[in-house]
Amino acid sequence: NITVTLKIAKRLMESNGEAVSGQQLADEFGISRTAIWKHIKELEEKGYDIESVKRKGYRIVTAPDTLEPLGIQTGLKTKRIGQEIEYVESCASTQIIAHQLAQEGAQDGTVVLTETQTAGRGRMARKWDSAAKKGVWMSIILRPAVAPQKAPQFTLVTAVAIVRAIEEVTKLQPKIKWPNDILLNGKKCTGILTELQSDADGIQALIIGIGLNVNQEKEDFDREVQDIATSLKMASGETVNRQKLVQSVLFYMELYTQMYIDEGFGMLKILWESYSTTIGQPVRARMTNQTLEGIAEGITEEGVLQLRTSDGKLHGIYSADIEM
Ligand code: BT5
Repeated sequence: NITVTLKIAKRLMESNGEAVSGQQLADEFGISRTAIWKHIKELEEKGYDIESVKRKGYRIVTAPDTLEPLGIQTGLKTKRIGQEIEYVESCASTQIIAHQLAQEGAQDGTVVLTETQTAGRGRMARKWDSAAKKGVWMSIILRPAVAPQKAPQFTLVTAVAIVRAIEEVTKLQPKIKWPNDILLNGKKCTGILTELQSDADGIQALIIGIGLNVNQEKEDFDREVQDIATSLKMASGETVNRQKLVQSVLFYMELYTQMYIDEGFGMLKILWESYSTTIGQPVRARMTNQTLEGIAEGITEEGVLQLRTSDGKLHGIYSADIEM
């Protein structure tokens, strides 16, 4: 029975490297030592490296780096975000699943995780390349009591949370390109897609999609994006533990979204600007019906980009693709 197997894994992971005897596990789970042994074999088949120490018992040496709830929730330091996790090994898009769950009443902070997407999407129905087991493909459901116009700010708050998490787990120093890209060495390592369910009463749910390239090599990307995309591994030269990264992203998401809800955008705007590559630069902003060139002077309290064109006019830009 799979849930008992995973409970045993959780028990062993929480013993902080101490061996736990077969007899003790047998007593705690109310099953025989032979049954415990079978569960241990099961875990080894799932990729756990388990040492069995003579007369002392079992110890987990390494756990597989999957995005299954067990691995994510063991050691997770949040109170809301990630308490509920929906995990599927493969899906069309975690956004689709999250929209469905939100409609069925999923609680604030519910997270959807997958190893690969067959129809991962970006803004305006663009394709998001989601290589199997190499990245973090995740959607977070939030139910903040704020007006629908505030939704775009959550993209900026999310970007800050992701930068902080990448800084914590690696030695990299990512930059934010307004509105929804995170860059390393000028190439995109993360995209954010904020979608909204709202009605006359306001926001029912925010669905924040995060696509984070972690352990891809160049050839793991589709040809169309090989020259513009990068991964944490490509930028740092090291394989990154995806479980730790997700835990850190969820931690900073909880911290900063709460800060935003309690205190507004002020402090977060300062943090965001400190990470931005866009501000102070000459840029070209492509929108659906026009393109503007000028200097990106800053963002407003609402997260709107302020672009000054050569005629001296200041334009407020809500959504665009930025070329620099
Ligand atoms: C985004 O859109 O950057 C938002 C991406 C959000 C993806 C996540 S994954 C989990 C969740 N489930 C989903 O289905 N989506 C979310 P946008 O700014 O429109 O950028 C899309 C463009 O980025 C594409 O047109 C490509 O040029 C490029 N691209 C595609 N896949 C990429 C990748 N893996 N890494 C870097 N760039 C990529």
